[in-house]
Amino acid sequence: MFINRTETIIGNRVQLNYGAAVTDIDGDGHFEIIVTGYGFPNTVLKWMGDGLHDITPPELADFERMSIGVATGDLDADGREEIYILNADTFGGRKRFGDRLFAHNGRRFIDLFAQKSNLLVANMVAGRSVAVVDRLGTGRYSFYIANYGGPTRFYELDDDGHLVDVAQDAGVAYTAGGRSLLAAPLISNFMDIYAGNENGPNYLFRNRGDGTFDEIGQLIGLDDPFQHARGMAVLDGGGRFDLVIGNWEGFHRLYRNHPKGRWLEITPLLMAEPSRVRTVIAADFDNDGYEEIFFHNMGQANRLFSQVNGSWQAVSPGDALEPGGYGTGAVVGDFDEDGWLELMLTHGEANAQPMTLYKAEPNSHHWLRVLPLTAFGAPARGAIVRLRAGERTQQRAIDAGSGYLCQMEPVAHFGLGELTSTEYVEVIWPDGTKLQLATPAVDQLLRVPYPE
Ligand SMILES: [Ca+2]
Ligand SMILES: [Ca+2]
Ligand SMILES: [Ca+2]
Ligand SMILES: [Ca+2]
Repeated sequence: MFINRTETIIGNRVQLNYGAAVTDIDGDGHFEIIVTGYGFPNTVLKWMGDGLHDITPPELADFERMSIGVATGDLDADGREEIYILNADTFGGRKRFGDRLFAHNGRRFIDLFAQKSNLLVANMVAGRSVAVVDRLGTGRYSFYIANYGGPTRFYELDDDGHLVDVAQDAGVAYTAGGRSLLAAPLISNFMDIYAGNENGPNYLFRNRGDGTFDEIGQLIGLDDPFQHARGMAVLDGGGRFDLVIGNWEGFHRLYRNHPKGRWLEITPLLMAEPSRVRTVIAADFDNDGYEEIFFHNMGQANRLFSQVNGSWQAVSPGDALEPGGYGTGAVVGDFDEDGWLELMLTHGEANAQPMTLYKAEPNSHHWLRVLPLTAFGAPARGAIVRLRAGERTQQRAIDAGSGYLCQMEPVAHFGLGELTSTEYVEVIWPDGTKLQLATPAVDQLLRVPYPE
């Protein structure tokens, strides 16, 4: 499936990297990648014609911190995404240095946690993953922090512009071996949160519709208490979302959504086989109209699954096999804006290794990409996008923080195979607002503003 395009990462350092996120860092309407460095600088990569160039602003490089998870979302409703970088300078429990929450003030990035009024709410527990949640559907995002050995943090801005932790009020202030996160409208009509834990049950926080949550993981069969969750992704389950979960050296899971009752485990044997998995990505890399599932493993060959006549098959990842790769993170996005997704892999932890970049072998397929925006003009992470074409409906959730340490591009990417026309695109925002656009042309990026 994949061919190696790593030569297009210009200035690709050999260092310990962890998570990665895709956002418009420089405010020019195109997406960049931010990669966290663990005792090494963070890196911002931008596509500039011939490759991905390192454009890291010095204040984001921050090489003294042990950066791990990263996610972005529009915290302050100015249309630009803020960047949360988790620090984990110890394995679990109390750490030495807090996290960073970078906002752009028009000239440079400033760390909101370094402001005097926010010092007392700093997160001093070693966490892993971050996700953003529009819990009220207003377009103002909160940052949910999966801590390891300390209570969850859930940050947002109050009316005076100060950071506050609403975890207690929202009903999510649990302590666990927090590892991975996924935020999407999984079972309610609002943004729910699925939190994967180590040495204990996973949590499913159902949004009551008022921005507070009930924990119902066990009730609906998603608690999986004896596995140690890592990467997770939502998957188009044919008009609903399925969930794919990679467990560390344990059985991987594929769950079929049941909107009211218990979710059904439907993992094919070939996918369940344990591995040292980190990131899990579901995306249509070859634009045939069906998502692949990619498992990024640490110190083991990576794995790829594709759908053949409705059933999952293990297929060769091609150049992205990386049998000697110490995989820590992975992101997907169309960085060169050619309509085909790139897969960018980060490595580290056990060994310093450079990043790698892959894309599917070229073909003649068509595609359509949809970028829904909030009322403030920022990416509407957590929105649902449906595409009707060729008498079939595909569905995506705009990524709000994906599984382990990472966050994907905020775009619904649809492959169309040989189809050259569509019936409609439908966007459902996290507040339930719906918009249908008739017969959008193929082979374009469609920006969809929030309806007036
Ligand atoms: Ca940009
Ligand atoms: Ca903002
Ligand atoms: Ca595909
Ligand atoms: Ca591309």
